[in-house]
Amino acid sequence: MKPLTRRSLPWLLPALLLGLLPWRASLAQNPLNLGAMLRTADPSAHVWADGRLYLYTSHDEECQQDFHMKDWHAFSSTDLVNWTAHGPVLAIKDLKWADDYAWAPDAAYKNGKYYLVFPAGTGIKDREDPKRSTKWMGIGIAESDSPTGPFKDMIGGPLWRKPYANDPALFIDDDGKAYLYFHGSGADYHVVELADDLRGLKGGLQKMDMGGYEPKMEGPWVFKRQGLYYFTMPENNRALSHYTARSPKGPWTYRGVFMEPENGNNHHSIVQYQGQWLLFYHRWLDTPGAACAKKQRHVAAEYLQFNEDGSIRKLERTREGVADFARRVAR
Ligand code: FUB
Repeated sequence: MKPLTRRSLPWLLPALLLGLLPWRASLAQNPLNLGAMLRTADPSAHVWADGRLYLYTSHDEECQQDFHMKDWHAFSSTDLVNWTAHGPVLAIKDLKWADDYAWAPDAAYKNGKYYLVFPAGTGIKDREDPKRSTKWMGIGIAESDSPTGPFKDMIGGPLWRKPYANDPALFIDDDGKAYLYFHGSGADYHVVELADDLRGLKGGLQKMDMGGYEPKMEGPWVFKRQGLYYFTMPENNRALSHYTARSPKGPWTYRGVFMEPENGNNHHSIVQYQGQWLLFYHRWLDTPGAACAKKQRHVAAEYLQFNEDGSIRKLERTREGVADFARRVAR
């Protein structure tokens, strides 16, 4: 090896940086590697009894316009870096009552079965003349013996037809009761209990007390931590914010935004895995290799922290995401 001289110094720093590049790249984990040519959005994260973390996502068509989406996918991992793709677990073509709009799903485990609760619909949205829009969406429910599907539509129709509804979040409490939250036309901030077999509703849709703050929303997510319930959602479809309550039906107290908006809508889920609280969400990013120049959606993840008073600490989007998860949990 040649000794270092004054003349070699200008080369030293770039060479060192180049040497560090592979290491740097291995630390960059956002967006998650769910498949180079697969555009995923609306991640719903769950940890099942096999010890793996599962993501149920919607699937954008390449360079999509107006979210005409055709199927739902599942992925699983134990280190959040290496993901197994389980392929589409349900598709619009499997439904008798909808032919479009395979939007944000959620999943649950109950009665020894896995459930996929999903929005789907039909018709078109006329942006220039909304009165001519025929678009309708409802929420369906499907079951499987396996977390990776295939899931089968259980009731051959939506759980209800009116009001228009999508973005379901199905929360099963410790006592086994199932609560469904959603985005609905004139029915945001509503909850409905599902029957024990999840094939229908138990009672009607109930408006929740949100403490007087009810911005436009979609994509709710509910979870429980240390006896406190969290209702989280993209406020104005963009900024992730949260409320807390002592019951799954509220009354809720607004606790603020924990992730600011970026380039477009956001949709998220929150789960605890191997002692770490995690946020899964999607980003609109320039996409190398895409068939168009526009930004496309990709699923990403971050660690989530709580303040002493139970509120969620504000977080930034990072390039590293949860790349060090395996090392972190091994400590
Ligand atoms: O993916 C289609 C729709 O965009 C979702 O249902 C919304 O939450 C938004 O992410």
